[in-house]
Formats: sequence, C-alpha cells, structure tokens
Amino acid sequence: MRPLLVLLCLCVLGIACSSEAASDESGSAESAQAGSPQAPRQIGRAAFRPRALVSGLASPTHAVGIKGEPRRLYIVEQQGRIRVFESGRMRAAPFLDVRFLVSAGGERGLLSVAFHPEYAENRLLYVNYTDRDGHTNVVEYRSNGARAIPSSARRLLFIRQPYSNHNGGQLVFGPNGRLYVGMGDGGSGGDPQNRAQNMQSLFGKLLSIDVVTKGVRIEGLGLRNPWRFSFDRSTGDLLIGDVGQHEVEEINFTAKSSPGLENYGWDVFEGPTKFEDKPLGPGKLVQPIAEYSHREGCSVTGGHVYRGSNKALRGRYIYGDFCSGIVWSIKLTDGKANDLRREDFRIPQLTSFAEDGAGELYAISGGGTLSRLTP
Ligand SMILES: [Ca+2]
Ligand SMILES: [Ca+2]
Repeated sequence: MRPLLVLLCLCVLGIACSSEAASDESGSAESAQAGSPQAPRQIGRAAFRPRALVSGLASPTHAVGIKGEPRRLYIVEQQGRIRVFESGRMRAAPFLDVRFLVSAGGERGLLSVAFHPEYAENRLLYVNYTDRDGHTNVVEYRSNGARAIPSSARRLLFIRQPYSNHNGGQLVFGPNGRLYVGMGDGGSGGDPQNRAQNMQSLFGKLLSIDVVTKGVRIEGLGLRNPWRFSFDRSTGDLLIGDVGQHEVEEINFTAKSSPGLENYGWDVFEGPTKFEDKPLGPGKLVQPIAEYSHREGCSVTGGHVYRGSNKALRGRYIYGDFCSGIVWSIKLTDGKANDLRREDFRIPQLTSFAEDGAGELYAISGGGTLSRLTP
C-alpha cells in the first residue's frame, strides 16, 4: 500500500490527524498539490446531517429533481418503477412502470432517469435499464406532465452485456446538451477482454448521445464501472466515481473546458496503482483527485457538488461508499481536492446521492430510505 493511502486510512480511523491540522485548508491544498496522486490527506469536521424523508421504497437506485419543479423528486426503483415524491408525500400512481421490461437484482435493473434540459417544454425523459436478457437499453419517453406515456418509448442505445455486472447505469445531460451514459467494462473481473482501453468497444467508456440523431460519441475511456457521475450545475465540470477492483475506489475530475479525450486509466491502472502491464490506449491519462482503499469500503458511489442555499458548503463535492456507508466530502479548487471531511453518519447500501431543483442534496439507501442531507 502506498504511503499516501496509509496516511489516509489512519486519518479516517482517527489516528495521526489532529482536528487542528484538519481545519487548515491551505495546508491540505498544498499537500494535495505536492503529492502524486492528488489525494486529500486530512480529515475535517462533518458538513451534512441526514434527515429521513421517505422510507419503504423498493430498492431505490436513483432520484432527481428538476429546476422548474422545486417541491418534487423523481425516485427510481430498481425493479422498474419511477415514483414521485411531492410536497412531503409519495404520489400513489407511479410516474413510469416498466417492470415487465426489466431484469432486476445485483447491478441490474432500472438504474437511472434523466430529464431533458428543456423538459418543461418538450416533456422528454430518458431511462437506463437492463432488459429481460440483461442487456443495456437507453430509452426516451415523453410525459403528459403527470406520467410517462408508455407508447412514446424510443430506444436510443442498445448494448449487449457479456456479464451480469458492471452495467454502468447513469444518465445525465452534459452542459453541451448531449445525454451522457456511463458504461462499465462489460463485467467479470479485471476486464478480461480488455475492453476499457479499446476504442473499438463501447464498454469501459463515458459515452454521449445526441438525442435527436441517436449519434453516439466516446467522451472518455478507461473506466471500470462509472456507476454514478455528475456535472457541477454551476461550473459544468464533470465528476466521476469509478468503482475499483480489489484495492482502490476513486473520484475523477474533468474540467468543462477540457478539449478531451480523457483516459481514466483502467485496466492499466486501478486508482493510481499499476494494474496490468501493457500500453495505455489513446487520450490524456487522468489520475483520480480522491481515492480510498478497501479498508474503508468496496464500491464508490459518486455524488454531487453542493450548490444549495448554505454558502459555506457551496463547492464541496460529496461522495460515499455503497458497502461501508461512509460519506465524505471534499472542497474543489481548480480541479484539486482538499479539506477532506468524513461525515459522522453512514448510509447503509448507499446507491446514490440526488440533487433537487434548488441544488439541495439527498442520499439514497437501497434498503428503502431517501434522506435529505441538511448542511
Ligand atoms: Ca484486463
Ligand atoms: Ca482510474
């Protein structure tokens, strides 16, 4: 294990890091820049507090809010439903029910929903699910305002999955108006067919789709399973949580201004560590801005940059681990991570974070609970 990781682990366990040192933001920024990779090394105070808002959900995987709908959250259930939480209660009828189309369980199911940036006018939304044969489908629906219209389904992307795991699953519109799709490396372990570095394959990639023409583009390569990623709603910068193999979980940063193409390293690297001895594929190698070892978890859940009403916390990126339920946040400055904080709560089976129309944040437990994260 690298010395940086050892220090990080000791810090998390409360050893070798005084709270005084942790609150020294300039010091941590300096050390983050001096170190390679640029991992945060100090643990500061907790920043958020969870308040359970909804319970009794069936294996929720994802949720989103829409800017013009401040009192509403769309919550995705793995078996194939999208449900609406509105003004403090769940609507009885689902917004979308595609359970008959979906295979659910493990890393399969209805995995995310994204609403078109002009949803208020065109009523278009997009879902990502594994079908009855386990293959990835990205499908457009139109809603009537209250419910998605089943007959409006229009498939934008179909990818035959070779294994049951690493299906990616995230959909989100980028600042360029394209629909971004996270694709895992196909599955199994160690990327056995070496797809993530192969530009002839759509596996192990960050893809984007022109939703009008259905044209697909590779935006990034070298990903193992980018289960959750997001764009900072204020800057347009991209943050990706990429799930590791046996040792390291990682967060990657790409500025909106980047001309591309990013190569996030897998399966030549796992985190900053060499994984397979072979040449890298094309693109600019991007090393993680934050990482943690499997002593603290086993599967990273990428989150969001906070842009809500609490000024002191704006610009912090929150993320966590599905297995341990640990939640951290980092301050982002010029694409560097510093002032790492570990929250004093855990979210068991942390499947997703969510952001509402006003930029406030939520955490979702696959056990069935959605909690608001109050600064
Ligand atoms: Ca391999
Ligand atoms: Ca990587």
